Amino acid sequence: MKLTFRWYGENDPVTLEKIRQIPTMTGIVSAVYDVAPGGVWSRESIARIKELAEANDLEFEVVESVPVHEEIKLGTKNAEKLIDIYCENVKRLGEAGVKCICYNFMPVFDWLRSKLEYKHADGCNSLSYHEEDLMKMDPKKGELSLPGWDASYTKEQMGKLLDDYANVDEEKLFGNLKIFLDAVIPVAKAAGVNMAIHPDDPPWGIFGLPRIITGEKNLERFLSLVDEKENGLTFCTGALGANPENDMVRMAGKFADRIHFVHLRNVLHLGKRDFVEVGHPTSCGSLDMYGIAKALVDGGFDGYVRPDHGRMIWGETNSHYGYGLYDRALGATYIAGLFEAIERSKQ
Ligand code: DNO
Repeated sequence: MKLTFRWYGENDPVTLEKIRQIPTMTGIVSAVYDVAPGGVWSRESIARIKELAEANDLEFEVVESVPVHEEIKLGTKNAEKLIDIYCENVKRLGEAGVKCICYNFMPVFDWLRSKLEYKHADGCNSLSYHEEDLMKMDPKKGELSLPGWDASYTKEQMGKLLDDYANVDEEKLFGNLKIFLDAVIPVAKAAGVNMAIHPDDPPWGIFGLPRIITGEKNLERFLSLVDEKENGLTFCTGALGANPENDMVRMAGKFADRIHFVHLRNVLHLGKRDFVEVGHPTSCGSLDMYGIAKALVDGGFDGYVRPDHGRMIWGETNSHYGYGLYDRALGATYIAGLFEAIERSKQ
């Protein structure tokens, strides 16, 4: 297991100098942030991230994300050209020593929360999701701006995009994903890169849009679309684990050999479709973090792990919600301890 930490580039207040001081940290997870989805990443920009990381004794082997253009998900006539550009980025990243690319196939929205600062009894705050609040939002009416999106849209663009998806159901989306994978996976294989799809977060349809990377059955189907090691998963425990019906320990074990990247974080279920983000350890939330990590190790997982969204503690603020330093650093040392204990008990 290699412990990694997300870094949002040179404007990130969580600097590389700070990240390198977290015990057992091996590398960063980053991306070229100034190119819109569908653009080519310059070799210089990629090399710059690597240089800055290495100057701080950190590796740059994981990219999150190379975003997939909406027209690829929609399967428009431009899709083929955009997939070629995607392949070019995969090739360039492989040349620069990147070993794993995280991406997602969620229509329009990336991860979604209804509250950015849910107040906890101990005075900290975190992201949370309440289905009832979401039902009250209409993305066609307001210019919603929620955390984590790679693109932001005007009201008009959003309306058009949602209309374009009217004819895309789960089957069509799976079909468009297969077209994408058929082209990208051979390129990734040649470039020495593992592709790792991120599950949909939350793992159910929102605003009438289809979502397909949601649970055990669909993950199995996804992996069989192209049955190659390079067609793998980002096992995001907070995303998949938001659905109480997902048996996370079982899935971790079952898919361990196709999991290349793990986002290890806990959530507390407040209801069927309501949850709040909490500290990483098992006793803080609803997920069995030890059970998940053990199932991964027992199943032969040997990839990258990073702590995921942290709470805002000790007065920290950060415009990247969930991506402050303190709680993620606590999460990192918890993860390091979990894996050390599990791996040593097997020796
Ligand atoms: C949220 C992240 C996601 C993830 C993308 C991958 O914190 O885990 O935004 O980066 O879905 O493409």
